[in-house]
Amino acid sequence: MTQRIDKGLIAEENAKLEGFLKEDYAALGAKLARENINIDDITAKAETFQIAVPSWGTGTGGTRFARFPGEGEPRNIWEKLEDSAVINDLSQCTERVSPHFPWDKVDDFSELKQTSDNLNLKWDSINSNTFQDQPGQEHSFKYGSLSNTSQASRDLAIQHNLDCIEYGKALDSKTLTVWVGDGSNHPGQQHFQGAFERYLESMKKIYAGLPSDWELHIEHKMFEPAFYSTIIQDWGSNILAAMELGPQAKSLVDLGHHAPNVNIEMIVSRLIQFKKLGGFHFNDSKYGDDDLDSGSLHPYQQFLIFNELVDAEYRNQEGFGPNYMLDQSHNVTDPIESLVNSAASVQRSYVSALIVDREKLTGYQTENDALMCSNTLKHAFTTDVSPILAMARLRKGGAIDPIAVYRKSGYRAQAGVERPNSGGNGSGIV
Ligand code: PSV
Ligand code: MN
Repeated sequence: MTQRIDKGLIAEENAKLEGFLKEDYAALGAKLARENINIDDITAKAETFQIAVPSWGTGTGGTRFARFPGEGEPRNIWEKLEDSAVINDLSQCTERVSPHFPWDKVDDFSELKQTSDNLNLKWDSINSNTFQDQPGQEHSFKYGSLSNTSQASRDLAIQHNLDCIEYGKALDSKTLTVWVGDGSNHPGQQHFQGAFERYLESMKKIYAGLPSDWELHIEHKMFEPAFYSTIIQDWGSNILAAMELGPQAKSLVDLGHHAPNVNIEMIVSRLIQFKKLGGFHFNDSKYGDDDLDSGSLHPYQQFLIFNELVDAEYRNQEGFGPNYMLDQSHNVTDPIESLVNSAASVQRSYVSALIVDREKLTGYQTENDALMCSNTLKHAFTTDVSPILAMARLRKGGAIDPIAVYRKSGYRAQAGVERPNSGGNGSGIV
């Protein structure tokens, strides 16, 4: 097994930076104290922040055109777990891994659970895959899965989701996330209502198999692989389906699954209000479902989403407790580095939202002082909370500068030696 990041190396590198960090932390602490914010309270909250890593994100991603495999990329779920453990060693905020089946299917799930326990990792939401056919599959998903006009294909898709619940039970997961590629490519190809009825009928059978302490998360997506219509194309169809199914069904928001410029933070607010916010797939995009690194292009949008989330947290909004997860495709970077960076980027949005002066904001909103409302949010957003993030990592045994420690560790080069012939170079979505 590839050697993980040595704790001694983390300590050694932290020792070089700790003095400077303490200075920066004290300076930020003094600034926040003037605003009646205790920095240690914020750091304690930052320490509780967790975001799951997608198992598929540890491999190099690709496009419809090509995939350029990275050095020593993981070849199976066991190696994906090793890389996930490295990400958590460094960041200390990614103790959960979200698997995708059948990509991560194993013969012995108790062995997989034992391995994750040994690595101090837990399992997040189970993702089912009915957007491609598996070798030898009897009934195709070419024309859809849960909404297919063929009962046999629908039954197969339902059964796969029920199987996923069983795998999840063995891994002590509590959530099933269902995203389907069902839809149409030509106007008139599909009867919209008929297809949605078939989808709901199938989902009801999956919902019936859900243990009482589980949630079923529905992920909407505007386009791709179907380019004219998609069965759960937006949060409207999503919440309708979730309401139709029952209280354990909630909506999942993948940031890349909306039209450009859509006000995602308002969608988040609506879902919170109606107890239907299940979770997130964080990523960033310029054009569509680009799956770029979280916060790399629109950090303010990510902050505004967290402004809604923290607002709900402070109001103790009933039924609130979404799952946070990354869902990115790393085509040109080392996936471990991108995932470490992205987890910290989302954590930064959370911390920045924590320091918004909510009392002042409410006052300005009541007075309709639009400029000061905006300035109140901008003030929190432009305050550099980096020392809080670094201190949270240090206090939990992570790295002050995770990327530098990772590069110094030589982990990737060693993985390259231990994992020869990783992946082909065909095209690939993930
Ligand atoms: C679909 O684009 C998606 O966002 C879903 O979450 C899938 O499970 C994942 O990407 C697969 O790459
Ligand atoms: Mn997603």
